[in-house]
Amino acid sequence: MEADIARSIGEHIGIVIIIGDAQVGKTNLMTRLTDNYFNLNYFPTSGADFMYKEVEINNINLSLQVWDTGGQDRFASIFYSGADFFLFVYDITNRNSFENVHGWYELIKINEIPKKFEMMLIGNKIDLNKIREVTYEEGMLLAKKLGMYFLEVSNLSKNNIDDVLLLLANNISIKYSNSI
Ligand SMILES: Nc1nc2c(ncn2[C@@H]2O[C@H](COP(=O)(O)OP(=O)(O)OP(=O)(O)O)[C@@H](O)[C@H]2O)c(=O)[nH]1
Ligand SMILES: [Mg+2]
Repeated sequence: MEADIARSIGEHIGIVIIIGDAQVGKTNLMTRLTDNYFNLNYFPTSGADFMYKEVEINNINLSLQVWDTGGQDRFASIFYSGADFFLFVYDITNRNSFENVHGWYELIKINEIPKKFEMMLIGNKIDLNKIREVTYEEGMLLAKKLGMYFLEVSNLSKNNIDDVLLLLANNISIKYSNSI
């Protein structure tokens, strides 16, 4: 994934990469963040694709280029260079997807990307709170341990989706204002 090439087409592009296990809701997170779209049917993603979201924040017009990756392509040789933000997604109703966050985190480390990016841990599907397998506190603790921001969201009910967008946009725009 040569995400950094796209940076040359615009001044203020923020590259956001969504990773995590299959079926945790990465594709729907991308479409919710960029297009406010949600699909209840499951279509597995293969490879990687992106969508744009334009935001105006802190007097900067920022294009967020949000990349979605296939959860089944785990450990495929994907290059993540140029990323500003990694979103690590798990499903709060699937303990395994939470435990696998470590593996995804290792993958980023193995790729030895120069450290100029931020990370956020996202526990998705809080509309299914009744069948939750991972507590809020566990998510919070893991995020702290790995040096990530943390939010629980629902693509379906849109809970906290705006907060994800705001955090991303704010954080990346500050990076640009500091580099002027
Ligand atoms: N209830 C509920 N279902 C969700 C939510 N987000 C995604 N889903 C559903 O979960 C399934 C998987 O969502 P996707 O977005 O396709 O998951 P993915 O992580 O992209 O999966 P891969 O492409 O295989 O890696 C779909 O049926 C979605 O409709 C959510 O917040 N709540
Ligand atoms: Mg997908």
